[in-house]
Amino acid sequence: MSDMITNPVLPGFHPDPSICRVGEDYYLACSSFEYFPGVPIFHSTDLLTWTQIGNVLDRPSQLRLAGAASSGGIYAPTLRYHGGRFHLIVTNASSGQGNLLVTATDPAGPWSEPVMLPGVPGIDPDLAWDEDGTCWCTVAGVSQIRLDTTTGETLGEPVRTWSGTPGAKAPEAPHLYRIGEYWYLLIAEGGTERGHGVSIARGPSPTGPFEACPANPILTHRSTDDPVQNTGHADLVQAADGAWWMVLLGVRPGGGTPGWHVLGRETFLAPVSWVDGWPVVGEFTSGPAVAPAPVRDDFDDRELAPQWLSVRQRLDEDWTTGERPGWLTLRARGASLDEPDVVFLGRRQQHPSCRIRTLADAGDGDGVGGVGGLAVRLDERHHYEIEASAGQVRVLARIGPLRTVVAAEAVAGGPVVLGIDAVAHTEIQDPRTGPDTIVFGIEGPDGDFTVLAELEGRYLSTEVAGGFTGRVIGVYAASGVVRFDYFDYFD
Ligand code: 6LW
Repeated sequence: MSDMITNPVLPGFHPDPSICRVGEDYYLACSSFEYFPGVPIFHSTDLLTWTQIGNVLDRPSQLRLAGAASSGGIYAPTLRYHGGRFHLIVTNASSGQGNLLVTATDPAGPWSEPVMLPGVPGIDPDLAWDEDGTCWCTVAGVSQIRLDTTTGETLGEPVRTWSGTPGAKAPEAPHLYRIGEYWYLLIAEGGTERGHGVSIARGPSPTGPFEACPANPILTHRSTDDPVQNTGHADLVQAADGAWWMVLLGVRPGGGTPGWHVLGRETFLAPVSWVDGWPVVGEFTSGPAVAPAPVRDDFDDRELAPQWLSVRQRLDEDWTTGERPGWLTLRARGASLDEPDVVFLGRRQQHPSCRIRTLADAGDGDGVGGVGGLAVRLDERHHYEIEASAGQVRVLARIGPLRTVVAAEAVAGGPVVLGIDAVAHTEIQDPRTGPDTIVFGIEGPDGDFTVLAELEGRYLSTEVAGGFTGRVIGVYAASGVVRFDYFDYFD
């Protein structure tokens, strides 16, 4: 099946995948950092097509992101099914929450209130149970501690286990499995950048002693010209038919040199075979790029679909689809896109090229005039936007400390169709060519598109902005009330 995999199976900012199977059903969860709700969770029956069924941390009592910087917050979950319940352990790297554990009988939710784990050190916690029912929690570094999953109490002190290839940096993302006669400890090493890789060791018990696989790293794309780079942070799953698979993160850098990735770290699927008791990762990067499926959100439902993300919090007073039925109403809190508290609702950019349209009403007709529009956000210091206010549309750019108005155009009052096109560069004629161009404009009633500005995409890439996330595209209100009739994402 490997030549049929259309990778990435979860395009866009979906890093640190963790997977488990129950019968014929697979579930997968990812990191979410400063975005609320946290930890998107997906379902599949074929490992190729994934549907988001919810978000694990979807209420403030589970997820505190106050004060979380961009690329802070929620790191690297592990999802497991044990004793009739789904367990998800994860780190909140900000707000003092630390490691926490939630459980559910239905992975679509509701998930429990968090059990706090003050005795679990570090990041990237894993869960594994031995034959006696003892739960072993392994964390980056790599060390291990026994855990009572009901109370959150740890038993004993953390013990260093196997820490990967001597000299390799950042041994992290550990997952411990009982497979056949061995316990296997899978880790990522080399850092989550171009040097990333996956290594494994095995031993007779959950605590080792562990012997490194002679073929380590069992997966890396470092110093290759593979279009998928930074491959690492993996998890293993056995399919119902007995075959083995790995989910992992990778990026697709675009442009010339050194390459810029703009969609964040994405989830890939790779086939795994076993030779002499060691896993061997097969080819997985073939396959055509996935074209964006047309998606319109009409904002007809009271609730927002699970893919919508807010920055750090989603207050009831910030948004409603009830005030003007069929429209999303956003009410600014006085914070602009330059601040971490902006009223913004976005979805991941999942395709190198895509088109976004929204009908925005900045409301000069009904006395609630506002300022807001459509934004591409990497973080609060790196974003471009096209925004409407009474009688005017402007394009703005924020790149690090620089903030500028790129274009301004007078428009008639009333709703206006704002558009953003991301156009990936496929021909690289110059080593300095960036990954894409982002085009901003207004669409007229007959579908004609008036371009107001074209901006370089590299400044909204992870290589420029830093951190762990990817682009999120969405609507925002910077002042007053702004309403949106629909949000289209298509090719
Ligand atoms: C995560 C670490 C990593 O905790 O990046 O790629 C960190 N791997 O394991 C943030 O996603």
